[in-house]
Amino acid sequence: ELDIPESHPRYESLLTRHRIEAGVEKGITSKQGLIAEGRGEAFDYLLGERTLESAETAERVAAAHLLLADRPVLSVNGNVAALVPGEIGELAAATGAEIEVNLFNRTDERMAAIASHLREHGAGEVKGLDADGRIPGLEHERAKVDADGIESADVVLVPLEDGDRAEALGEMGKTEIVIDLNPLSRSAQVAAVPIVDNVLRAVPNITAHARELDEESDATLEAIIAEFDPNAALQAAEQAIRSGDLK
Ligand code: PTJ
Repeated sequence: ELDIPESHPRYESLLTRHRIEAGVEKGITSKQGLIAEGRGEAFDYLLGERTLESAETAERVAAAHLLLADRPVLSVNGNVAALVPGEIGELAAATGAEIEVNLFNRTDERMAAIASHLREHGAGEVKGLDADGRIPGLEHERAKVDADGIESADVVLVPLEDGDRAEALGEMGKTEIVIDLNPLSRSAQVAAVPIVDNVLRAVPNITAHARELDEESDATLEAIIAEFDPNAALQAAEQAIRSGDLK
């Protein structure tokens, strides 16, 4: 899809930009999504554009949560749809989670475009279009969710979420798994499981862990979750940035 050799040192970053640009052209990604991407890239650069060991652990814990959940939901916005449309479908299939489109800048056109984009990439049912549920404490458009989706979910994966909504979902008593390259972002700080990694790497990693943990007992999954310390994960990421050791 991109005319650059995979050996190019900035291949992944160029591929990401290309996908986000194409997302904007297709009416999937918002213009603000371009800004969010730039911010994410800066953090990814400082993290050495790799999955930290602490992030790998968090990805395994996220898989355990999704497998144990009664009603897990993967929330998808315009950036996630552009970057990992097929990988989200695979994660849903590996964990039995629902997929719901949930936008910061919600328009009917983008909702529909994202839902069909996900289905073109192999997703089954895509929720979010009914909008018959609400997240309390948020203004109208951003509060809209499906009653049988995010509103009644027990575990929600929210990649690249904004801080307000991450906080409001936490207040609803949901277990939140947040993927965000900025360890200081409010969403990462309020998450039960903060994953400081690029969605491009994080989503397939969670899927791989879910497949590996699929046959494990509830007790084993619960033990994996109990050992996890979200603050230690955030500190490890911040430390990696501060150390300036890019490789
Ligand atoms: O599609 P919509 O309307 O729902 O809008 C989505 C965006 C992302 C535009 C909206 O939620 C937004 O404005 O988000 P923020 O407040 O810019 O936050 C985005 C966060 O995601 C920042 O902390 C970035 O560092 C981080 N981020 C950006 N790209 C990636 C990322 N984290 C992981 N992987 C990425 N590829």
